[in-house]
Amino acid sequence: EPVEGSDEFDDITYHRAVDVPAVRIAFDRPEVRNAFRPGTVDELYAALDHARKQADVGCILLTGNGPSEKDGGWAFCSGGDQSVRGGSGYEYRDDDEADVSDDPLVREAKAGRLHILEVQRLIRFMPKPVVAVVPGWAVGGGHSLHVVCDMTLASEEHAKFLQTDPDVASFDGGFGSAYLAKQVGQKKAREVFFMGKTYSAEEAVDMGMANEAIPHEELEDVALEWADEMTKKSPTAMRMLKYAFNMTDDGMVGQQVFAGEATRLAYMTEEAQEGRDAFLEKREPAFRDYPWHY
Ligand code: 1HA
Repeated sequence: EPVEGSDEFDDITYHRAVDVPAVRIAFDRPEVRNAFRPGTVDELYAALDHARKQADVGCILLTGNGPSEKDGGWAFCSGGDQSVRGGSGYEYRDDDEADVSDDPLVREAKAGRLHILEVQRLIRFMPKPVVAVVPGWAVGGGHSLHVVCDMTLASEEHAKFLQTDPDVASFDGGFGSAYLAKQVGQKKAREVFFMGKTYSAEEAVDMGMANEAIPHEELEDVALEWADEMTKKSPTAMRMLKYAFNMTDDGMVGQQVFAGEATRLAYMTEEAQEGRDAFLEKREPAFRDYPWHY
C-alpha cells in the first residue's frame, strides 16, 4: 500500500509492505535505466527520511522499477542523468518536476547538484538496514548507492554491476570507492574503477560486494523475506550493530553516532534519571547509591 504523500513523487515510488514492517523505495525512470536527476534525488532523500522516521519500519528496500517499455531493459540505477549535467553538477531543468524556488539566489545556489552524496550519508547513518535490491544495471553513481547500502541482493539473470565514473570524467572518491575497497579489497576495487568491466550478480557475490544472486522472478519476494527476518530482531541490537560495523571506518563521526546511541541507553537507567532529578530538585545527586560495574 502506498503511504501518505507517496503520490507526490514523480521519479520514484514509495510503498509500505503489507505484512512486513518494511518500506520499498524504487527509482521510477526505467526508460533511462533509472538515472537520477536533481528532482529524483530530492524525492529519494525525502522518501528515505520518511522511512527513517517511522517507528514501525525496520528495514528499507531500495530498488529500481522496470522493465523499460522501450527495450525491456532492467536497472537498479545508472547514476547521474548525464543529459542534465551542467558546468558544476546536475541541474534542475524544466521537465524536472522538482520544486525549485523562484528566488534567483536560491536557484543559483542549487545550480549544480551533487546531493546524491547526502542520500548516501542518510543510508549510511540511519539506524536501520537498507538493502539494495538490484534487478538490472547498477552503474556509476547507482553502483555507489548499492555499495553504501547495508546489503545487496541481485537478480541472477539481469543484474549487472559497472563503474563508468572515469569514462564520464566523474569520481566518487568517498563511499563509492573507499568503502567498496573495504568490501572487495584494494586490487579488485581499483579494477572496478580503472577497467570499467561489467560484473554479473554471481561475480558480485564472489567479490563480496553483493550478498546473494536470486532468480529474477523471486528477487522481490526474497528481499521481503530478508526484511521480515531482520525486523524480527531487537531494534536496539540491530541499531547498535549497524553503527558498530560503521564505526571503525567512519572516524569521529562514527564514534559520535555510536556514542549517541550509548547515551540513549544510558539515559534509560535509574542512575541517569537520578542525575536529572537531582538537578531539578536542586540537591546533590545520590550517585553513591549506584555500583561501579566491573
Ligand atoms: O560519479 C557520480 C558522482 C560522484 C560524486 C558526486 C556525485 C556524483 C553523482 C553522480 C555520479 C555518476 O553517476 S557519474 C556516472 C554516470 N552514469 C553513467 O556514466 C552511466 C551511463 N549509462 C551507461 O553506461 C549505459 O546506459 C548503461 C550501462 C547503464 C546501460 O546500457 P544499455 O543497456 O546498453 O542501455 P542504453 O541504450 O545505453 O541506455 C538506455 C537509455 O537510457 C538510453 O537512452 P535512449 O538512447 O534510449 O534515448 C541512454 O541514453 C539512457 N541512459 C542510460 N544511463 C543514463 C541515461 N541517460 C542519462 N543518464 C544516464 N546515466
